[in-house]
Amino acid sequence: MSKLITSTPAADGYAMPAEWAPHARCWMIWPERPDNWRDGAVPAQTAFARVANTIAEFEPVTMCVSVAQFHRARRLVSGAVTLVEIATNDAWARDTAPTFVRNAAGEVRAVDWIFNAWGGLDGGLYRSWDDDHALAAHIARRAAVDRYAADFVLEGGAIHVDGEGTCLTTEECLLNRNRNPQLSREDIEQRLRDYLGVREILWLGQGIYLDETDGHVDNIACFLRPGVVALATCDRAGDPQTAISDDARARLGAMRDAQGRALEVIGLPVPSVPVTIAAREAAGVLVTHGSQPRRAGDRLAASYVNFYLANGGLVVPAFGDPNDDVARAILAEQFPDRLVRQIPGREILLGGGNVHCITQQQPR
Ligand code: KQY
Repeated sequence: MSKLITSTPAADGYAMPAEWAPHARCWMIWPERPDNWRDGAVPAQTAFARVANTIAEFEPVTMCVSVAQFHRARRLVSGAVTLVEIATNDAWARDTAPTFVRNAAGEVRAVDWIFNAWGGLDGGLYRSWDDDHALAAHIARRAAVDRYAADFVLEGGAIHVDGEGTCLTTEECLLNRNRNPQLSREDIEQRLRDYLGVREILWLGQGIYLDETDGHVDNIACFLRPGVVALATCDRAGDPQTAISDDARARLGAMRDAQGRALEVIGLPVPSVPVTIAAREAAGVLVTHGSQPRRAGDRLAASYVNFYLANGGLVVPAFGDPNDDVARAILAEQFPDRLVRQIPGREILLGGGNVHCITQQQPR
């Protein structure tokens, strides 16, 4: 049972908890579209199963899967992962599952954003996206939580919150003309306050260089705890990522969060060498009308900030780069009470995101 509620979370005393707050479960979606995932999505399925099975060591995981893929998914994910049959267009639960909000009594509701595949007909990554747009309502019903339908385009990967009134986002994404061209920056800030229950909106400029989501914040920066932000850093002279990360650091250095705190910034270096698509990887992706081209040599938006916090754990991607160890060590130091698990992230990256993008926490 899931009712549609016409007020807003803030008006009803609900807010989005920080990702480190306890989870009831993690939602994921099984990948299968051959025009985004190479070789019929088989390598991606192995990678997603690895993420699901790792998270399931820490908290319940529910995987949405099409009827056609049900038996295959069942073979690859552990018995601890629950499978539910739901049609989707692709596999980005961060963006197409609901964002969950909670009140002081611990009651949970869902926020169902408008989804337009990261830009609709103006740079969107596939068409159609009807099943993905409908997914949040399906999940709210499965989770038996009431649902707010937000009146603007947003993806969950475009926001991070600290659970204490602060939201972190990027201008590149939220002010992009392909999301909500009818809304001003102030209109968008008000909607974030209304639907996330935050007070202060912190704006970074751009996301990771060439991120096809138009710069989702969850690939470049996230809160590690209140007052502390992890930022993807780059020290290669002349690399566009260096200027983007330096600008983000300067902005963060001048900001105060909703509690009036200055922010401490922890750098997480991007891979030491840009990650690019190999010829055999590009060749394995079906070309269809409206799908995102995958060309050999194209640079991918690889970042260790794209990790997921599970109950008592942290799942971070590896790219086969020396900075894998650096990132893991930094995160282990920042989260001494969590087990840090590093899993291969390349196949997920080839589809346009990483561990955080394919997961969505439902708070306890
Ligand atoms: O990173 C994300 N949050 C989503 C990436 C979507 C890529 C679609 N090809």
